Amino acid sequence: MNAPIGLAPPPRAARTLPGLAPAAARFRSDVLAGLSGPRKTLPCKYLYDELGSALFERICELDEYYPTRTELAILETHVGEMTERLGPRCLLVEYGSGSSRKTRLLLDRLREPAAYVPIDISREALAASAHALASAYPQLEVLPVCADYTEPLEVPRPRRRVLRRGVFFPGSTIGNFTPPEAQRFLGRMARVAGPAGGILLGVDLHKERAVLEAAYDDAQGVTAAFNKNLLTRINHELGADFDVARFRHLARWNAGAGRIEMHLVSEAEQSVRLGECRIRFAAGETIHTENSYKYELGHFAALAAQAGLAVRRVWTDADALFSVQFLTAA
Ligand code: AVJ
Repeated sequence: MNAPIGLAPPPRAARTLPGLAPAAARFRSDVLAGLSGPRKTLPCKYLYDELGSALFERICELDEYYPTRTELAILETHVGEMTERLGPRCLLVEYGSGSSRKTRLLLDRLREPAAYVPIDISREALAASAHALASAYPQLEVLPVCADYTEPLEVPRPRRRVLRRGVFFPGSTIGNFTPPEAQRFLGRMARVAGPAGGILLGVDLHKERAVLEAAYDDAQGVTAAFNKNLLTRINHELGADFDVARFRHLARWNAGAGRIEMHLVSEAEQSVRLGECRIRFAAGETIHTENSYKYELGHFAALAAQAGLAVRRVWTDADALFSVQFLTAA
């Protein structure tokens, strides 16, 4: 069943990728819908085109952006216990495959993993990480799925026998959902994991406003470029004429809602053409581009319970900046 030593398995990515691409028409209608209302918003999932994904990788290296290095340290310290809980012959499903560094930590320790299923909306990121992992782990079957993971999806069937599914969702991307959305999404992950499966989740925690706002508005302006790239992308892909220089990046801790918000603030009264449409901005009006919720452990556990899940283990760093949590069916 295994590929002979020294022979990589066939490039499955090439077979699995086409057909599952999210439609470009959807991008247009989401953007129009978001910019038509009285409170302008854009879905944060569209921040990740090729340049956006590269800028996000740079964000992860910033001094101010504590989540990536903190989560990595937690994973490195506790990976033995994590993979023990996932158990042998685990089918590892990863939401938002992004960079594969965290995945490798798990794959290096999992016993006889049945297969690896990365799911990502970005074809480029998905293809790159699938190929990199397939060549780093020649014995491992890699079955990439190009999809918007907020929609229902079918997990491909691997060749090997699966004892249990493990869902890996690092990075605290769960924070991009509102709590009710997060609850629904936890329920969906629970169904993918199944009654015997487990979920390994990165969850960012409450902390001082100054630390949070610096993490989302770094001195080098990388996060600002990441946020503004959304307008550049809309210009390129939807033929709009945003004057990106007339929008300013804003990151603000909303204490009442327990979230960091990213906005693009129109610095002047202006109007933008988007295909047939004209979108007017007052001076100071904002486009809300992202929420990043931060949780208290008790609040998150309650949310998980409402999704039929129980938090079995929480690992954190010494400063309790970030957590990695293991959940199974309640
Ligand atoms: C990838 C969603 C976890 O919310 O911290 C980083 C995205 N936005 N800087 C986050 C992000 C601005 C990031 N997630």
